[in-house]
Amino acid sequence: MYSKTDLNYLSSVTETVAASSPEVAAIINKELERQRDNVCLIASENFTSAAVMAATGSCLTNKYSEGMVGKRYYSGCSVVDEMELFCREKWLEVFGVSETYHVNVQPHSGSQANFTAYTAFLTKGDTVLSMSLANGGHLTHGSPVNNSGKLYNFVHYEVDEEGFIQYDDIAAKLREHNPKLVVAGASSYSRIIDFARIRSIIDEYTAETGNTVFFMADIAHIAGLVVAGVHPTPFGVCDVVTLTTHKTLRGARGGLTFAKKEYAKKIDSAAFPGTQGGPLQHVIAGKAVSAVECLKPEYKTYIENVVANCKVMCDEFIKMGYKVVTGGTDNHLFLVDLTPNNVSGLAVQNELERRGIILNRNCVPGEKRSAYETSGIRIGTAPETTRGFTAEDFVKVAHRIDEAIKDLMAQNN
Ligand code: DSN
Repeated sequence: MYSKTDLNYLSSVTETVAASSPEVAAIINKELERQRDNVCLIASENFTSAAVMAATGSCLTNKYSEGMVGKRYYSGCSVVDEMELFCREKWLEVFGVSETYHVNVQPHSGSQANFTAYTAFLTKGDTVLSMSLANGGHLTHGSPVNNSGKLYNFVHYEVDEEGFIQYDDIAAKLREHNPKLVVAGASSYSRIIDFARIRSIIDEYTAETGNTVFFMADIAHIAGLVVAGVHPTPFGVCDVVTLTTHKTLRGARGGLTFAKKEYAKKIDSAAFPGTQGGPLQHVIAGKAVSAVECLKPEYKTYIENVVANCKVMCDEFIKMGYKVVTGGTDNHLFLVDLTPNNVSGLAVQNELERRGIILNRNCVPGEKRSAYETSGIRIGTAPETTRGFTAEDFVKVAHRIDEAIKDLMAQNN
């Protein structure tokens, strides 16, 4: 998993920590072993380079820098200004949008990035059209238990019985609800999201009604695929694009908010003072290293392998007779609907953890069980592709998962 230099770095970290707290060092070591000894199929996780971890653990953690580059509320910010500016420039370069978009690199997470966008474009009570959590959207896309759902009037477009986005429903719901913002993006959707098609649906509606609708893409999951050109880009068609840097982008844990240049000020003041205080400059350093890594040609190869491995593993489940939501995958993840197997996602997740395979349970379209129990599992290939798994390795793991499910089914009978 890690090179010798990386391992030296990781052990120096625990030695340093142990000098202050042997207890914390021991827990970190335990987690390192857990990561080493288990297969990780969590679609939203990855293994960052030691360089990203080192930058994130650097002395930049000591600096307060509320405000934006060149306009801080503390002195001594010239060096972090340089870092934040470098980070911004690199991320714009990664997506090839230096001329057309602005990026704010301060959001602490994807959720925070989404709230910067909402704060910039909405006022309390405004209507937003998005994909529901149950259908594959994210908690911050208007779930009633999240502040997004409490502050704004979220309405949702549907997926069909197989789980595909119903673009016609977006057109219909625009006319029914007149939202101020449309959100495209998901946490557990295995198919291409046609941003250009949604753009033309919105444009048609705007031409018809004269209503202004902002368009936001949350590409937290598929950002790496967009960078590698294996998923259509939302840049150019969306007003605002949010993402996390730690999933397929394989970087430091955090969020980014991109917006068309004309909205730069709106986004910046939505991040600070709108939704956050001091930015985490050590994480911004980690994000900057991640951007530099994404610009390397081997990153594109990595993402192509992630997608190829995902297709192979998904096909293996189909061959074994499993019901895969939408009948396949176009990206780094797929969902297995366990309804026909009469076992819950929770039971399978727990049984697999006992067997050293880490993944998470997930709701499926038309879910009958609770969101805690669920009828599905979500499988992603990004983390283990980083660790060098081949298509054959993923096929072997698919069979291990099948054995676990069969054992659970036998216990139920
Ligand atoms: N919780 C993340 C995921 O697993 O998809 C999204 O934030």
